[in-house]
Amino acid sequence: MRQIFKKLSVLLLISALVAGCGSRLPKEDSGDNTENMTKADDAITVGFSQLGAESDWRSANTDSMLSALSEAEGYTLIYKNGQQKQANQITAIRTFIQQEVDYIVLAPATEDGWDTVLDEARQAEIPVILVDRRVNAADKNLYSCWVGSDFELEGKKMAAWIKAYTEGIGMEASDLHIVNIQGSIGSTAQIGRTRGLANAARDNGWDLMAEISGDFTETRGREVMAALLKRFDNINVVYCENDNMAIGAIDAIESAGKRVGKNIQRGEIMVVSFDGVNETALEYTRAGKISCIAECNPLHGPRVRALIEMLRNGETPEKFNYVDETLFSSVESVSEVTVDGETYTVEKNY
Ligand code: GZL
Repeated sequence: MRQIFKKLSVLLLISALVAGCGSRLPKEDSGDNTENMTKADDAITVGFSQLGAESDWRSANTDSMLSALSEAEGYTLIYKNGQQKQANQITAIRTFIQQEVDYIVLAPATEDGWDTVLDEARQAEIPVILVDRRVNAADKNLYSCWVGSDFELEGKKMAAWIKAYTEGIGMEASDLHIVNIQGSIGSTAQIGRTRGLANAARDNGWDLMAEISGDFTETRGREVMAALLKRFDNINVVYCENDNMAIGAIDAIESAGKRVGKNIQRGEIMVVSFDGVNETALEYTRAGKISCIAECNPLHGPRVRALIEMLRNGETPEKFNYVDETLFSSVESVSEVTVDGETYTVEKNY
């Protein structure tokens, strides 16, 4: 009965979709909580709640999920864009439960507030896989597993790069005047990257003057940087928690008649960033406008598919599955950094 009901509900949903939008997911956030579904008989039905479309990283992550969980790969994917709002994501998960999907994949906007809806999925016996950011669930059995980045390690690697470079040019630690343009407050990426810098600033004696969220968007990055330039006249390092904000910040710095680059002692403002997905940011890094990017790999689609396959085969995946990442920079003087006993090569070709 369950299978017949499921097929019927999926077919009803398909007919509604064909009547409604009927096309593949638009690349950018259409702002209408777009629902998209590709259909095949006897396919594995996956409900995917993506948090938004705020950055190039997010778009690349969504594209990776759509292509990995496609009809050709044997999946029926129901995609929901949460538009940065946890309430939308909770609604999406409840819809997936009603549709009796086989699996739920969640990229949570923030870490808190998921216990109730994840328990509803567990009551419905639908496994939940977390991707990218994490949730602060009291009971870790509320989800099957998670795959993503070690964000605090990303922050530690970036801080190690800043330390290696600035010590290499003979700067005193107390002469580093840093501002942090943070990601969306409460997201795992923001928490980890902020902690990585804050701990390094404390340990090294750097002057960390401000931490303000730019919400991972270019527009807010520009606005926050412009405000910081009005507030401080001695900023010489800008730590941006993603590339889109770094692009906005560089625009604000140059609009204020200042220069970005690694030559801090000649009055340039050094900008560092995270992700390495946005082509403009990579061009800026090759040109030296961004001094270093800590890679944050968005291509989780195949990794999520592999986890689903393990669950289908009755295997138990690792609870937390981390992806390997590096640093990108055109600054010749730093070729590697060491963090917690591990050495990471700084890539010069990217
Ligand atoms: C990181 C991801 C972050 C990216 C941003 O895994 O959660 O969210 O760094 C994105 O670009 O908006």
